[in-house]
Amino acid sequence: GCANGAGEASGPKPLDELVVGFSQVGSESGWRTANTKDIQAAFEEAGIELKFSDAQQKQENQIKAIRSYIQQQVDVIAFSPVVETGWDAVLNEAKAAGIPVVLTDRAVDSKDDSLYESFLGSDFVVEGEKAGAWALAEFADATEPVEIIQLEGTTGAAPAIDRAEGFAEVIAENPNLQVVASQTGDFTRAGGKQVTEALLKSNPGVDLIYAHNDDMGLGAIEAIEAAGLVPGVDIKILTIDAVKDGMQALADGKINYIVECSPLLGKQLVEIVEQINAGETPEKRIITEEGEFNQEQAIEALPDRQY
Ligand code: GZL
Repeated sequence: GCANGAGEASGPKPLDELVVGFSQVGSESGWRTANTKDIQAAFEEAGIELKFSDAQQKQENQIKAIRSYIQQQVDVIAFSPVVETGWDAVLNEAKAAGIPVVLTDRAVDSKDDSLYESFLGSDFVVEGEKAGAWALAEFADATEPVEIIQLEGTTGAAPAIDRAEGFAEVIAENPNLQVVASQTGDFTRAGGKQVTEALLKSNPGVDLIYAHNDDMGLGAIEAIEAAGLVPGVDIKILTIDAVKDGMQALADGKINYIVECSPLLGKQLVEIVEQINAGETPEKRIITEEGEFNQEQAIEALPDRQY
């Protein structure tokens, strides 16, 4: 249907006439798969048409998808920006076409926040701070340096930038905790495994691996076991997401702690789209609820885990 943007006089459309274009980062992790499934299910449930594209973690593919949605004159565009920078041009094109944009999951660094109606997703700095708080407690009695390897998410992505920032801020409280190496594993299992294999060789005394997501932590487990060491014991592992495979590794003692990052954004995204359609103003920033898990909490939570 025609854009139901700011420029249009037309009132709310019936939901079954709404068309939403969604540009997804890719399918790099268990989190991403769960996020896609949840969003598609929520729109199915609401009876709102969702056009969906997977960018294989490439920004140019997301920009192409957004341009295509503008051409198709969808009513709302939603996307999870793979990296923070480089969006102003295409977001200004959407604005000029009168098509409202919703950010989900990750942030953009645009100074002009008129370029999007709402940003729905976690506070990644808080996630990093929660991870740091666990590390502080876990190694509180250390009398000598605690060597930490950090497996970073996709370079330039908001979760990678913010999770590193929050973690560094908190562990600064104990100078014994030292990040001796930090490298991107691009949020994938394969990336986590490759980087850990390399960094174990150059940092044989590592005590803790802090991975920005479960998938890279699961890759690290493979590398640690291939090196003849025991993950969770010889080298502790701390991750973020709490997807099923990560929670299983936590229950098995191969990961020591997980900070949750909820991928279940679908229902809230539908609510934002319905508000925009009704001519209401959604909240500019909606932060998702999420917890954190130790081993016994993971064992307890696993049976009911949706993702
Ligand atoms: C976080 C999301 C991150 C997950 C990763 O909201 O952007 O991207 O932590 C995913 O698993 O790849």
